[in-house]
Amino acid sequence: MCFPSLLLFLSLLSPCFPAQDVPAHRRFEYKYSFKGPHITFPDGTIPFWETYGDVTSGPDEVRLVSSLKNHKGSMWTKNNSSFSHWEVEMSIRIFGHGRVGAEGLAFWYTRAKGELGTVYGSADLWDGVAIIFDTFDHDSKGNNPAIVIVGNNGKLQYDHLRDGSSQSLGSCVENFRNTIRPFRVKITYYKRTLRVYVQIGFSPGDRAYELCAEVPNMVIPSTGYFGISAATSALADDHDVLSFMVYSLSTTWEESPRAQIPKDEKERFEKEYEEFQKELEKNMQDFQKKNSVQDEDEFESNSQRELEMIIFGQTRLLEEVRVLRTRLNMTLAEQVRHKSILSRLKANETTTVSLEYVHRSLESITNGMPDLLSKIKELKGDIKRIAKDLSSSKTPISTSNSPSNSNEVKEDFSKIRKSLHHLMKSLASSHTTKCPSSNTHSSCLSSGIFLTFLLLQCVCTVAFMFYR
Ligand SMILES: [Ca+2]
Ligand SMILES: [Ca+2]
Repeated sequence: MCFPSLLLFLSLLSPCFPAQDVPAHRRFEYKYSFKGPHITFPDGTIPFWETYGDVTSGPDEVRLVSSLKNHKGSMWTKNNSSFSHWEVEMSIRIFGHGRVGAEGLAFWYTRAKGELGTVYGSADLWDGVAIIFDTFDHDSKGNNPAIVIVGNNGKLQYDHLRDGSSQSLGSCVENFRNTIRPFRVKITYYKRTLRVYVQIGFSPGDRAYELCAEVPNMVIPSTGYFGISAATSALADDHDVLSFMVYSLSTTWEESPRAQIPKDEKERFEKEYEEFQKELEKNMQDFQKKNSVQDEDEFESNSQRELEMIIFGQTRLLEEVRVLRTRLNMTLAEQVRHKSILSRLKANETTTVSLEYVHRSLESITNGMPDLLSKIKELKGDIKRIAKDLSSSKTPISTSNSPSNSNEVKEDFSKIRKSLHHLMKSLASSHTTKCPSSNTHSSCLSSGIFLTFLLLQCVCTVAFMFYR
């Protein structure tokens, strides 16, 4: 009885798209999703969702039905979807102490909310698609637990006794009851192809999905409600949903919900844009009226602009030249300072040399002093002796008295001259260095000059004594 309606449901009016097509855009739809922690509000309600029947919810999970016999519950999105392609990732957990399952859980995408009913807690005769997680083997074929895809156009009654096998569009046998970890499912409807994937990895890091069933060329309502339901029979299982994440899929950006603006908002934006354009045009006209006379003067021509650029460039060059000049002056000042430092250093060296020279001269004078004293003593002795001879003669000194006296005097003078000449020679030999030509030490006096003056003084003294 189901086949004609089912074939009608599976419309083949449109061409088939490649199954390998990958959606260009995928967007998370928070208004159709929930996930722990903090699934519920403080009042126990779930944001954007409505619950029916025996549903209880906690912070980390929603329990559609608990381990009680003949219970049922469901939850549905408050809003119907506004996208025609979607993807749902769901994490469920069905747990019971019995060897076989109680009944099962169902995923729904229908034109209207199923609320409560006889098909796994939801209403029969649905218009849309159901993916049933059947845990009880009604037809005793040993093919449960099983995942079964069932389509309906709102006219078919679900065949419980045969586990919906006569209405199945696709199915796979999978042990999702009493699993160690929550069982993860991904359902994709894209380009009229419905696919169901399951995650059967045994390790926590294994997140790969495997295809369970695929239904091509499937037509479902363009907009609908997402729902989940569960039921127990004479047996009891816990049926929990830990997460339900919905994503909208689109082929191009234009089809993406992001690019689609609601009609009322679009009209409002267009109206605001027109008003803004009018106001802008009015302001421009007012401005032109107020500044029409000054416009020609205010806007510069190309030649003025070029001239300003040239002046600007020359100003920059001038600034550079000034900076270079300043640096050059600084360099010259530094050079002068270095030169003065060098001159002072040189003067210090000369002073040092002059001091050394004076020191050496004093030493030579000191060394020559004994010899000089002995010469002076000899000279003094000669002078005394001459004076004694003159006093012992008791005759007036006259050039005309006696030639013998005159001759003696001449001989004495000759001795004195020889002594002086010898003394001068000895002094010259004892000190041959000259005073430095530098004018930096004005107190330097040659010892030769000093002795010459001393000898001249002695000669004058002797001459004075001789003529007295
Ligand atoms: Ca069953
Ligand atoms: Ca079965």
